[in-house]
Amino acid sequence: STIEETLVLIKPDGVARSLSGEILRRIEAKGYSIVDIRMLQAERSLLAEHYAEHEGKPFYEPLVEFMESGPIVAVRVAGNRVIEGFRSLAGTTDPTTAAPGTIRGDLARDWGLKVQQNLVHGSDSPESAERELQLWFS
Ligand code: YYY
Ligand code: MG
Repeated sequence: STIEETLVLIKPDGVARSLSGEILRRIEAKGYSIVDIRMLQAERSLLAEHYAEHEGKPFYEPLVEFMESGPIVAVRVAGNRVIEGFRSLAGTTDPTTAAPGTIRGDLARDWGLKVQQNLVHGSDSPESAERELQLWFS
């Protein structure tokens, strides 16, 4: 097996809607381990580093504003191929079309939803995971 670690963020909409427990339950039910966890109100500088790859894109400003709008739960998750596996558990970026059975497909279903309100973030590669875990847990 290939044990990896990934960064999961429960975004402000997930915390505000009291879905943290349900999201953590799904992570553990899949067999992944919660190695570290913290709740924080993210500073803009942290979010700017976290989302550096998206700077300049049309959705960047609303995304960062949304991520600043309330507390976030940051989770260090370990497991066999967890980087790809958590992305699959989360579902596709746009919750409107995310598959049933996924976190976004099942839970991010409010009417009038914006794409950034998709409940969770998961690192997208081993390089991103290492960089993001360093940012959120150091
Ligand atoms: O990795 P993932 O979160 O699934 O998507 P990214 O392409 O990295 O975009 C980060 C974040 O930005 C996404 O979770 C929602 C938001 N976003 C958006 O609001 N509008 C888009 N067209 C694309 C992404
Ligand atoms: Mg991404």
